[in-house]
Amino acid sequence: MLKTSAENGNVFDPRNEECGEMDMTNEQYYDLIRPYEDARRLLETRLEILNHSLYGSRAVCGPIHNMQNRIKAKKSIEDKLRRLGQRDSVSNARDYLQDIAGIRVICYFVDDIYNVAAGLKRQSDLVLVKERDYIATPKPNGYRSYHIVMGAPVYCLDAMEYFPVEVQFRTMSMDFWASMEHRICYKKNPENRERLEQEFLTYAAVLKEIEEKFEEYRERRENGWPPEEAD
Ligand code: 0O2
Repeated sequence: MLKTSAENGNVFDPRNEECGEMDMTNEQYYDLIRPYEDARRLLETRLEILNHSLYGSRAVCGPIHNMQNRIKAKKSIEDKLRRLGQRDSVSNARDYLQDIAGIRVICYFVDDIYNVAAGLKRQSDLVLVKERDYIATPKPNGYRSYHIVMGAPVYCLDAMEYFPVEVQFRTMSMDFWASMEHRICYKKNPENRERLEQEFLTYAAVLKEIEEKFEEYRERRENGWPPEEAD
């Protein structure tokens, strides 16, 4: 497992002069995110390859419907570090944040999610840093998604370092729910919060039911998965 300095117990204390951390300039931000972009591109390529190879060449369709990616904006990095009680310095961003680079993978079916994630986890040059299965255990508000943080190797001239990339796997219905909830409730304080929370829980249950209905229309597995043994 990769260990951050936070996990090693080096918590920043604003009163501690010895920390000597500097706030982040724009230039430092762009230098900070460069290797995260490299790591994100590497993982996205691996995901694309899994999409067209995982179910074999005769498969009707790959497991992935679409992918989105983002690099955390400077302000979001600063806000998150402050929420964590840390100064917004480059070294703190590297030590405390594992979601500077993010990829969201939208799959057709729930087992597509687990198949693609397993394919990624099997790749021996990647390191699994963190795993959260909110499909097996949804959050109390109804949020469902499967999150992994993978460490991807980024090579410079004579050195290699792992950079974390957060990959969120969702089905289309999970993504629909989460996007609306993110817009309306998540980390916000809307009027009628309690009523909205109840309504979103109901929507989560309805969408899960629809998702399960769609499973019935799935092509039979013999159409490409698991791939046939070669003669
Ligand atoms: P944003 O605005 O999407 O970037 P942490 O990553 O440290 O904040 P944790 O618990 O380690 O928190 O990570 P977790 O639970 O895996 O959640 C990380 C991300 O998942 C969030 O990023 C959201 O994108 C998404 N997420 C988690 N819970 C919810 C939820 O209840 N509703 C919605 N809509 N999205 C959720 P950020 O940085 O919090 O937010």
